[in-house]
Amino acid sequence: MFDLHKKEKDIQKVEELLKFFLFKKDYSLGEVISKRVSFPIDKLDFLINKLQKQGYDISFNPHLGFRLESIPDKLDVGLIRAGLDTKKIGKEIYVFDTINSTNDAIFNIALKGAKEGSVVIAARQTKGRGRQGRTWISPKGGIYLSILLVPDIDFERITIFNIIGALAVAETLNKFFNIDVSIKWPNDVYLKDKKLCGVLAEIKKIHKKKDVLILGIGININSSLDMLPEQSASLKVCMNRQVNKVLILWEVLKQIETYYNLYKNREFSYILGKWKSYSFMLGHQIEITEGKSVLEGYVINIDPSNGNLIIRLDSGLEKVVTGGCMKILK
Ligand code: BT5
Repeated sequence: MFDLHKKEKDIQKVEELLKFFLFKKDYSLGEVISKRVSFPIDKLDFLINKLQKQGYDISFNPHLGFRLESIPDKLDVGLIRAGLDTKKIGKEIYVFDTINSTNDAIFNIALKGAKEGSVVIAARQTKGRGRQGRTWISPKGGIYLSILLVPDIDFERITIFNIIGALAVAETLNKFFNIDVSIKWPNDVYLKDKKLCGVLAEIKKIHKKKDVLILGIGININSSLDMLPEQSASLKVCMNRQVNKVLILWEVLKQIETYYNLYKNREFSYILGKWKSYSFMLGHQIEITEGKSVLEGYVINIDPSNGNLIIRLDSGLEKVVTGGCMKILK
């Protein structure tokens, strides 16, 4: 008879072994691995073969044992879970190959009672959304994710979450690659003068419960430029090589957790200070369009308590800008 229980146990052991390899990062002897994952040493090959078949490159040295050399570039829930180094973000993960919008999907999951920190990830979106009804083009090769948060928040301070999302991506890229990353207020990450990533923070009502905040992030990782709008950047094109999406995803989620904790501890000045280090806008003349209103002025600061932009108009008056589309004039 087909033993479902054994199959599930094997999957669990493979995930434990993967987790061990991911955090060990160096060679380990068979005896050590066998003890750590509680699996008989004479059957260890069975688990290692399973990983190898899934695209994991595991090397063997007769003196030192086994080492994980590389992981597949695959948005696989087991892999994502095994290597995630966070306390709350991503404790529940839902991965889809194709979905309409991860922001919509996580809202539906939240309605069913998903916990704070739950994450929806997709390899492709058919109805990816930007702000104010704009579209986020979401072909294969990118990462599209949404995180469910339940902060003390009102609409006044939603911009700070756009900034947190953009910062998490900028910090990740800065850590892994030596590239020219910048943030355009409030929600775009740029490589040079091209848009690589967009963030969509939305506050949603859940019946009789506290409002939730959905933080959606789209990043062009291994995307082909011919699938994207003009003025888009792709990390693969910039680096001239394929980049592993899972490595980026782990770090982005870790960074979100860090910045979310800073937000909860009211470390707004620190967050905004970090934003300033990636921003190329301070002192520049900009044009902000929101609906039919168009404003021109010089960026003088950002309000640390809510992330809003403070600009000086030609008249000398200072004006707070809460949203809109921005163009840098000079
Ligand atoms: C944004 O809006 O930049 C927010 C994008 C958020 C996307 C994520 S993906 C996961 C989650 N699920 C969703 O459904 N959405 C979120 P906005 O600032 O309004 O910019 C939209 C504009 O960016 C578009 O009008 C295009 O000009 C441009 N754009 C669209 N797709 C792009 C892409 N893949 N790369 C670069 N630019 C793009």
